[in-house]
Amino acid sequence: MLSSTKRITGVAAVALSLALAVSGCGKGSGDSNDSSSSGSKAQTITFIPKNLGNPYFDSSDAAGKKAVGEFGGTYSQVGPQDASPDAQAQYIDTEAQKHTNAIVVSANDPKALCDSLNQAKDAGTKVVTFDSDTDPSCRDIFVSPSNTEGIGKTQVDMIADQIGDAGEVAILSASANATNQNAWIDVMKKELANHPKIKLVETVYGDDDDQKSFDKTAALLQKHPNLKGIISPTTVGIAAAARYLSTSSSKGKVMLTGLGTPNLMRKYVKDGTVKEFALWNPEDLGYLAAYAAHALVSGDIKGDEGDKFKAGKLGDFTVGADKVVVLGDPFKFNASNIDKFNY
Ligand code: RAM
Repeated sequence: MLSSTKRITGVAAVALSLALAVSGCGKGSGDSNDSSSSGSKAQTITFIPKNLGNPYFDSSDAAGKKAVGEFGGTYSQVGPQDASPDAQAQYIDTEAQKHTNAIVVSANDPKALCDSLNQAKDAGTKVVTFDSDTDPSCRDIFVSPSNTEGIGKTQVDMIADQIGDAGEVAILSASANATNQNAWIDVMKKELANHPKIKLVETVYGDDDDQKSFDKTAALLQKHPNLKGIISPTTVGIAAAARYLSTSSSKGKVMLTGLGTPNLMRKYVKDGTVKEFALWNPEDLGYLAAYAAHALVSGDIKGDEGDKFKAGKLGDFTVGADKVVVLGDPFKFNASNIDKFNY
């Protein structure tokens, strides 16, 4: 079905159909539902995204809600407006006090949430990190979108391809402590050593805030007049950078790639601002994370390496080393395929 899309190489192979999984759920921000089946006590599962109002988490958490409905649980979503760990910790504390059965959280910092998460675990709450991990000791399972090396290398491959493997590049990231972006940036830096004519001149942080990311893009272009490319490993950052570039004199001259959602990036691919970028299906990620939480709360798995569980329509998954479950392979999106995706 997706033969025209290119797969990221080196990514753990999990056979998944990542495309076209439109959930049909509404926006998830701050909402809750009770899909409890009559009889047995419904499992309470609370999603805590990095920040509310981020379309990526609107998609992932809406699909999480759908999954929770499938197994008759009670879904909630709470989270901060800004992508900050302190605010997330307060929400975690509240869920622990309520004895929520499982928290599904995308961490704004690898360590800052640990006290709260460990207290929640001690009180009997299962902890699933998804999208962005904490230190492994602070959670029961991490549901990772893909393989960190593959995600980092793919972004370097794309920018190298787009700028003729030479010139100045910059990174526009999310928040400075985000576990996932920092892990990908580490890989990118190592990978750039294989591209001696590309120079990384600066890494800046837009905090997964649209306006801040837009302003950081403008500042980068002003500060580095010879800039040839920007890598933005965040759906908020890449969309804001594309919006800036699309009406600037740098359109088509400064290349932009990274991780974006097809729905946010479609118009910038069509107007020639962006050639190619990548992502996984955030809906599948949230859906899988909900089922991982369900398997933990049900006692079907402990989160140990080798544990197996069923994730609804996505099929069977096995917990890997460091208690990590990998969704699968992301895709590269470009003008030839972007209309096939709706998330
Ligand atoms: C943003 C968030 C999220 C990341 C995506 C690619 O929406 O930072 O954590 O996985 O971008």
